[in-house]
Amino acid sequence: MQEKNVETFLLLGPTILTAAMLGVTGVLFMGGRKSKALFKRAQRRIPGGVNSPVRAWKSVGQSPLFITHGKGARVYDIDGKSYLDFVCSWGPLILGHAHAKVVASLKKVLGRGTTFGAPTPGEVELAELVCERIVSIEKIRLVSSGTEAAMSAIRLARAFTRRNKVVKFDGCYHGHADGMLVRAGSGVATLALPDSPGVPAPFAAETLVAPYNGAAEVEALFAEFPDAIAAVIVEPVCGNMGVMPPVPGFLPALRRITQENGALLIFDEVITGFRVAPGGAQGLYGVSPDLTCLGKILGGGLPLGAFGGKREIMDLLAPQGPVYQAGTLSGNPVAVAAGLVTVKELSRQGVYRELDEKGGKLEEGLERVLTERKIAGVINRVGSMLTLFFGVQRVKDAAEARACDRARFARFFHGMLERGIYLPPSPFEAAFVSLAHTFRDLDGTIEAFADWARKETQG
Ligand code: HOZ
Repeated sequence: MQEKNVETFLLLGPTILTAAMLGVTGVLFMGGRKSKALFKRAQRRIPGGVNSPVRAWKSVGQSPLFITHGKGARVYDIDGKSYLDFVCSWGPLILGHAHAKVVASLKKVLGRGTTFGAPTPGEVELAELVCERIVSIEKIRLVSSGTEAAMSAIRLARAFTRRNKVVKFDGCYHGHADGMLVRAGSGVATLALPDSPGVPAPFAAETLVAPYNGAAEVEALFAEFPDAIAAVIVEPVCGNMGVMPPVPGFLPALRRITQENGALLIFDEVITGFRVAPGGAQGLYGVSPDLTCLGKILGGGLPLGAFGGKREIMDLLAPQGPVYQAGTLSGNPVAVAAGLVTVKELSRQGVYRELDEKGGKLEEGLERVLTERKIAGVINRVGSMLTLFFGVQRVKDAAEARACDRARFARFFHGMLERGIYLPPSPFEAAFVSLAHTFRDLDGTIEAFADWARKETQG
């Protein structure tokens, strides 16, 4: 083999093998020439060629598109193709790409400097706004990512309760801090890793795992480890194993069990915060946690996270209390400006009804095609976040999600991409509808799905 061919094989070999393992045969949508070349170049200097694993498209057996820009509901790749975008940067872009008000606000603040490492007026305004919207949050600390938010909320819960163990749910993802990489969803599920090497066993041993929607299993863990569990952390709507809504009674049961056992309840609303309702999933389901983690929409497309909750817990944080947490770019004024515009924009009357109608239209359309074409599958949806699981009738926990038909998902992903629809490149992620998606866009998406499904069932 010539040197160039060897190199190509080394770079694309894993993709081809994954494709074969997934049963993705026939013509794959291989992306454009420039994306492929850039991915090759990226792999030389960036592990796996990406800065976050799921972006490598490993579970759909492909190499990713390189995106140059976005506007409204569309993204544009380096080869000049445009796609209707249902990834929306994995959730933050609820207003769509390059929203005029966000861009205008950013232009204004950028001229004044990008970071000061000092308090700024905007962060106070954002803190007040979040506390107003999400009533369980009495005090809030801004950080730079959802990972930091969850990691810090857990540290705080441990300090407050003086206990070490934390209960999480199989398939829920709370960022990549050591103790949370146990039966995690998102990219970890994509790579089929039960947990990550590099996490010391004693750290992982402090994490107890229950099935999502399994309140009885949580109760059993509290019986097995009395006075040892600091907190239960949960995505109130799971979005990192595909969308899994809480079954009725699950969240209230978690509230009761934690209260009865002197533990804290932490809602990881990094995805659901400002996505499913103005007050997050806790507002939608009427369950009030002790601590909440936020991110994604909060930063309006810039890196921003937060954790907040009851005053008496939050006041343990340094400098008021002894629990240490800090960050050079925490509460970054540029990210705060984007977040402020976004959260304010979401206060407009009827916004969540519109998001729900759009999500509902997409769900109905996809379901109609599934029925017409006799394709087995189920769509889980809460408002504007949804996942289509192929080959299963119901998905209420990670085990049921893992049983889905991944090979068909991969074909679906490529089929839709060929038709100009950009979906999350994994069966274990949520697709997001934004306010920038029009009903016409959704009609087009359903038509594309019908066309793919026709070809898929005709063999
Ligand atoms: N953890 C994110 C999805 N749930 C992935 C973020 C990214 O790869 O950009």
